[in-house]
Amino acid sequence: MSPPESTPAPEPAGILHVDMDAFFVSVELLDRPDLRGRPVIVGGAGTRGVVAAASYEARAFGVHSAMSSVQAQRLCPHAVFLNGRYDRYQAVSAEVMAIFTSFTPLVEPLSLDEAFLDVRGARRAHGTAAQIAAAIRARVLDEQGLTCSVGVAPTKFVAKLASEAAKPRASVTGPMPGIGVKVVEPDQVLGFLHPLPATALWGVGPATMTKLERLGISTVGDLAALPVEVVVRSLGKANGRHLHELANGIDERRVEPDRKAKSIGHEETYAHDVHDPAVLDAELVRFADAVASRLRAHGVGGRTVSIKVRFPDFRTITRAASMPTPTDAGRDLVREARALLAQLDLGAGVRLLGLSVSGLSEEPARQLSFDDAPGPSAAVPARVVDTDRVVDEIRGRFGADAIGPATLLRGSDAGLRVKRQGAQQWGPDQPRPEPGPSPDPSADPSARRATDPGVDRAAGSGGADPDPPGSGR
Ligand code: DCP
Ligand code: MG
Repeated sequence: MSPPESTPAPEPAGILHVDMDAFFVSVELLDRPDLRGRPVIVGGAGTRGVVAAASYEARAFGVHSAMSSVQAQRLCPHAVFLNGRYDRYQAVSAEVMAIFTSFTPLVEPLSLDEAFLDVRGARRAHGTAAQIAAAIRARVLDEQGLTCSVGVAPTKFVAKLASEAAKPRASVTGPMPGIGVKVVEPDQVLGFLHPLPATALWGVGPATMTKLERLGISTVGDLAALPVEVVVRSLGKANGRHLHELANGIDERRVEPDRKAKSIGHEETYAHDVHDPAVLDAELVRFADAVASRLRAHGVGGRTVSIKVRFPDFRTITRAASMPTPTDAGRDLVREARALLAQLDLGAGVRLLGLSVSGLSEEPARQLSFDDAPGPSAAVPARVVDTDRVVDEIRGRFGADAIGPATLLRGSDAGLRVKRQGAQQWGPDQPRPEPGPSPDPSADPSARRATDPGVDRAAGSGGADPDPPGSGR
C-alpha cells in the first residue's frame, strides 16, 4: 500500500490583477458616445505630441501608447485625437478603486487604471477568486460604464500576465472581445508561463534579453530549465536568481495595500428603481454597517459622511455632513446618512444609492448616543466598541452576511431582496440590458469634490443640484 499523500493541496489562486481596458479612451467615450467604434487617440496632437492611449480600433493600425502622435497620424489618418483630462481619469480611477476596496482592503494600486487585490481573506464572504473577479467586472461596468480585464493567479506577476491574456484584441475586422477573466490555478502556472517569451517576465528588457539569447533562451520555459548558477553567472546574483524564480512560478511579493485611503464607501445600483422609503432606509443601515466594518478593518474612523443618489434619469447628487469627531460606528453613520437622505425628494425613485465616509484618521472616537449615555461610567463606550469587534470577528470567520443590524432582519427581507437585485445582476460578458445613456460618472466625481473632508453640514445641504454641465444627459 502506498503511503498517504503528504503534500497538502496548494491553496487556490487568490491574487487578482485588474486593468481597465483602453482606460483614457474609454473614459472619453463616456462623454462622446458618438465616437464609439472609431479609432480614437488620447494624447497630444501637435508635432511633439505623444499617444497616451489608443482605442482598440486605432490599435488595429499599429497605434500604441508612447508612440509619437505624428507617427500615429501617419498610420491612422482618420483617427480622432482628443486632449487628455487627467483630473477626470483620476476621479474615475478613485471610483473604480473604491469598488475594489469593497471586496477587500488589500488593494495595491499600480497606476490610475490597474491594481493588485489579495482576495484570499474575502472568499468566504464573496465567493471564489474567479467569482470575485466576475463581480468586480460587473460592478465596474454597471457603475462606471467601463470594462476591465482581470487575471487571477497564486502570485502577483502571474496575475498580471493573466489579465493581459484576458484583454480584448485589436484586429482589422474590429476589436475582438477578450475573455474578461483569466484564471491560472497553482497547477496551471507552469503550463501558462513556460510558452511565453522571456520578455514577458518583469525585469527582462532589451539588455537582459540580449544576454538571455546568448544562453539560447527565448521562452520563459527555456529560462526555467537552466540551472540557476548559469543564469546567475550571466545576469548577476540578485537579478539572475529573481528571474529564475519567476520563470519557475515563484513570486513571494505580497500585495501591499495603499494605507492612505481617502474614503471608504459602498454603493449599489438596483435592477429596478426603488421607491419605498422603508427599503431605502434599510439599505442605508446595511451600507453603514458594511462601511463601518471596513473602517474598523482599516483601523480608521471618518468624520464626513456622504450619500449619493442616482435617479432613473441618471441625474446624480451627493450630500455630505461632517461630525465633530471621527467615528467607526455604523449607527453614527446611519444617523448622519438618514438626515441627509431626508432632505432629498426621492419621488422619482432611486436607481443607485451610496454611502461613503471621508476625512479618515486613525484612532476613531465614538460618539455617544442616547443608548449609551446613561452608562454609569466611561466603561460604556468600551462595551460598544467590544460589540463591534465581536461582529467583525464573526464576519471574519463566517462571512459578511453572518451577522447584521436588527433593522435588516425585522419585517420583510426588503434589504436582502434589494441586494439580490443589485450590482451582481449581469454576468461580466452579458450585454447591458438597456441601450440608454451610459452611467455617467462625470456627475459623481465632480459632485464628490464638494463633499471632501472639511465640508460642513451647511455646505452639503444646499439646494443646488451639483450635477455639472456637460454630464452627457
Ligand atoms: N498611459 C500613458 N502613457 C503610456 C501608457 C499609458 O499615458 N505610455 C495611460 C493611458 C492609458 C492608461 O495609462 O489609458 C493605462 O495604461 P494601460 O497600459 O493599461 O493601457 P490602456 O488601459 O489604455 O489599454 P489596455 O489596458 O486595454 O491595453
Ligand atoms: Mg489598461
